[in-house]
Amino acid sequence: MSKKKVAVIGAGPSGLAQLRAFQSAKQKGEDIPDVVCFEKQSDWGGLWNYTWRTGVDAAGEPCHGSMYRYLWSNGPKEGLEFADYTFDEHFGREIASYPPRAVLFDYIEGRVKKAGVRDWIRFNNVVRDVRYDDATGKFTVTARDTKADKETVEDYDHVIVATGHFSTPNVPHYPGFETFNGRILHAHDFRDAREFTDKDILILGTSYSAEDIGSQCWKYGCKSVTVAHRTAPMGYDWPDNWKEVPALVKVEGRTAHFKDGTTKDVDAIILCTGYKHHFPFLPDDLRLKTANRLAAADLYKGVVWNHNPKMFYLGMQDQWFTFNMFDAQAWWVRDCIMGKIALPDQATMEADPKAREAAEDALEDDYGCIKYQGDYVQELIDETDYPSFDVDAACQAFYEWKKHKKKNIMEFRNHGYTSPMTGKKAPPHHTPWKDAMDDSLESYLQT
Ligand code: FAD
Ligand code: NA7
Repeated sequence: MSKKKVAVIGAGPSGLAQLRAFQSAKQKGEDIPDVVCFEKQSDWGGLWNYTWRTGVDAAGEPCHGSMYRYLWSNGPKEGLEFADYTFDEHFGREIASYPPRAVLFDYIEGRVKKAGVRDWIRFNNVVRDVRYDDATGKFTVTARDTKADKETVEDYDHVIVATGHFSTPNVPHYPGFETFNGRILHAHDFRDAREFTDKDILILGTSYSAEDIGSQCWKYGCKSVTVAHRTAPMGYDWPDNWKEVPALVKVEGRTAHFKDGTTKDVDAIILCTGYKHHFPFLPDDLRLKTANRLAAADLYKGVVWNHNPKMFYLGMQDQWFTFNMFDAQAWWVRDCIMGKIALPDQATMEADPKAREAAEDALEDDYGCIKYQGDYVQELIDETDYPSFDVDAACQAFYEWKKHKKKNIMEFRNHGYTSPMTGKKAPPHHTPWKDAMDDSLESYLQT
């Protein structure tokens, strides 16, 4: 019998988790399928692979990158640590809890370099189309090698979509945007806070991008930050030149008008208004349509596409847990493809995401959401050979992080937490976050 063929789309943390999952089975002597990973960028790491570009990439494709300079992890590393490759193992010692992007990129890369899976990836290959043929029971994957300027059309038994969902911006329009006398940009196109030094900025949105981009601009010397909320303010104890105001109504010239009748003259408007799940390469019968929430629609166990269970999605949930949740999903998907996990009947599969949605809707606060996603990670790892780890300890790091943010939003990154993998407590960073202007790996690892 010929080997199964599996296509993984995307070599970000989710796609790389899938490669590592298959490689770890191979290492244990198991007969794994042929795995091909398509990655449209020239390197791996997904969003963690920083690009200065905005708009389109070098190949004319939509630029995937949404990360910016000076980005430090917005949650404790203890919540995302790989169970099969600890920070200790990678860096040879414990490091502080909120690594900058370059440090996390190095960590992500360290594991897959060790696994030796780079040649499973076709870089500069953008997947343009995926179709399922009922007659053959196979998926036809069409990709373009943007470097060789050549198309490939190949059949696969399974497709795993790991293209992320924080790359295609959700860009609302407000009256007066077309005549605003300043710059309007979405968080996806934000690259360097120094652009806004001495400027008055208006931010729309109240989630992670709003909080972190505002904090970056504050750290690098903007004149003022005004954050307009559609639903509720973030409510942190912000610095003096930071104000939370009700929703934006319109803009006239440089003047922003808010719902309570107040106004503010601003130089730039940064839309931290979230992202869209966007799969331009998928037809309707394979295309996930879901809100950014913890229980993604139509996915059994959060990963199996209920309308065609030979297809899988990784990392499509909103995220408290990231890297180790992608691992839990990838190990589970691997075992499903390799026949170690059997799928239940269709009715049970369809009931599963609905039950997860109802359970999510009943949650009362962020602490409940963290525990809910921790339980999901635990559920998946209990069903595979992914190294078991203390998920409650990871939840604990998130709970402490929440408290530290509430206490002082500009100082939470100065704290250290206990690793759920090694049980060791991270040392504090050598420089308080607000004074640490150099975000390089070399600077971070100095003791
Ligand atoms: P991505 O990282 O988005 O990777 C998807 C990959 O798919 C990319 O390499 C892309 O090029 C490729 N791809 C897309 N379309 C195609 C195609 N058609 N063909 C071929 N390849 C394709 N998480 C944390 O844990 N801590 C943080 O501090 C943190 N900060 C964040 C800050 C920002 C600004 C953003 C946007 C996200 C942040 N995240 C953070 C969450 C982030 O989503 C995850 O850490 C992680 O990157 C998700 O991995 P992924 O592989 O699912 O998706
Ligand atoms: P999120 O977490 O999806 O949040 C989107 C925010 O945008 C949220 O506060 C929304 O407010 C707000 N929003 C959405 N549409 C509008 C309009 N039309 N007007 C005003 N405000 C709006 O996205 P983020 O970018 O913050 O975070 C995504 C990831 O990037 C995350 O994993 C981080 O780690 C980094 P609402 O509460 O719905 O009123």
